[in-house]
Amino acid sequence: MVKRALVTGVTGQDGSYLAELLLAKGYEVHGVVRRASTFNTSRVDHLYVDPHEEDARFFLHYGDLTDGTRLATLLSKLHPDEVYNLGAQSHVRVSFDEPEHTGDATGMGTIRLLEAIRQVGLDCRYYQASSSEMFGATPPPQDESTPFYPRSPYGAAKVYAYWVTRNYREAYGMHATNGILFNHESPRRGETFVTRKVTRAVARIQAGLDDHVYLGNLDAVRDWGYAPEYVEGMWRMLQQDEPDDYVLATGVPCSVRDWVSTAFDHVGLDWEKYVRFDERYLRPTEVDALIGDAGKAERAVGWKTEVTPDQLVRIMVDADVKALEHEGRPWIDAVSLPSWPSAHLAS
Ligand code: NAP
Ligand code: G4F
Repeated sequence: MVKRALVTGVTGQDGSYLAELLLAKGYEVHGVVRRASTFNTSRVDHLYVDPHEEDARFFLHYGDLTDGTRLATLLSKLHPDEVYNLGAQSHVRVSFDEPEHTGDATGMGTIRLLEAIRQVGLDCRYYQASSSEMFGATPPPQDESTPFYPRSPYGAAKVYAYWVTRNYREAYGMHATNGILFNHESPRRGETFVTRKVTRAVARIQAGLDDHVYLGNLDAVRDWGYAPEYVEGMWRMLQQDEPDDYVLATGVPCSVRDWVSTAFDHVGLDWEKYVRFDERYLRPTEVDALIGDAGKAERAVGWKTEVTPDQLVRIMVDADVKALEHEGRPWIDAVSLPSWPSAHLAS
C-alpha cells in the first residue's frame, strides 16, 4: 500500500524538503497551499508532475490553517496516513507586528487541524512543528524537560500548539508527536531570517550589487542545523510505534556575529566594512541563547546531525553566489524548469 501524507506549509523551506523526502520514500504527497495573488510555489515547482499522469504522486490543494472547515474537507477527502503540520506565521520579529494573526495561524491553526482529524474520525499519525523558540528565556542547554518561557507572540503560540498536541494525544489517544526543532537553515531559507539575509548579502556585495547590509542584535546565540537533516528527523519520529516529543538540534552554539564573520570570510571580505546596525531589527524581547540537546532523538529514533555550522555557512553562501547566476533559484540545478500552471492546484 502506498502511504499518503498531508503537509501544511508545503511551500515553505521545511515543507519542500519534506515533500521531496516523502516522494523519494514512495509516498503520495498532498500539500496545502494558501491562495495568493502571485505564484507562491517556487520551492516545490521542481516536484511538479502533471496530475493527469498516471505516475503523479504530488498534489497541491488550496487551504489555510485559519479555515477549519476546509481542513476537515481535505482530511475527509484524502484520508492521509500521516499529517505534518508545518504551516505557520514563522517569523519571530513579524509576530510582534502581527500578534493576533500569528496566534490565529500558528496557535489556533494547530487545534483546528487536530480537531478536524478528530471530527473526521481519522486514524492517522500527526507531526507538530514545535520550536526551540518556546524555551525563550530559559538558559541552555535545552532539552525535552526544559521549562518553556516564550519571549514572543510566536513563541507563545507555539507553546499553545505544543500543549494541544500533547492534550489530543492524552485525551483521545491520537498518535500526535511534537518535534521541538532548533533553528535549521538551507539555501531555501526565507530571505528575512538572519542566516539567509547574511549569505544573500555576502553574495550581492561580492558581486558589486550592494555596499552593505543592516542587521540588529549580533550577540544572540543560536544552534543552526541543516534543514534536510531535520525533515528526516520529522519522518523518523512518525515511524515510532508510540507518539512522543523530541528535540532536534546540533548542540553547537554560534553567535550571529560568528555567522556573519564566517560568511564574509568565505568570500575573502572583512565583515566589519559592510555590516551596519539598524534598531528596526531588534525585538522588544530577545531570546539570547538557544543550544539544544538532541540526545533523546539520537537514542530513540537514531537521528543525528552531520553538517556543522561552518559547513552550513559555506553551503548557503555558495548557493547564493550561484543563485545570482540563475535568477534566485539556488536549489534547482540549472536545467529547464517545468511550468506550474495554477490550474493544477486541485480545488
Ligand atoms: P517557512 O519557510 O516560513 O514556511 C511556513 C509555511 O507555512 C509556508 O508554506 C507558508 O505559506 C505556510 N503558512 C503560513 N501561514 C499559513 C496559514 N495561515 N495557513 C496555511 N499555511 C500557512 O517556515 P519553515 O522554516 O519551513 O518552518 C516550518 C515549520 O517549522 C513552521 O511551523 C515553523 O514555525 C517551524 N519551525 C521552524 C524552524 C526553523 O528553524 N526553520 C525551527 C523550529 C520550528 P506561504 O509560502 O504561502 O507563506
Ligand atoms: O533568523 P531569525 O529571525 O530566527 P529566530 O528568531 O531564531 O527564529 C527562527 O528559529 C526558531 C527556532 O528557534 C523558529 F521557530 C522560527 O520559526 C524561526 O525559524 O533570528 C535569529 C537571531 C535573533 O536573535 C535576531 O534578533 O538573529 C538576530 N538578528 C540580528 N539581526 C536578526 C537580524 N534576525 C533577523 N531576522 N534579521 C536581522 O536583521
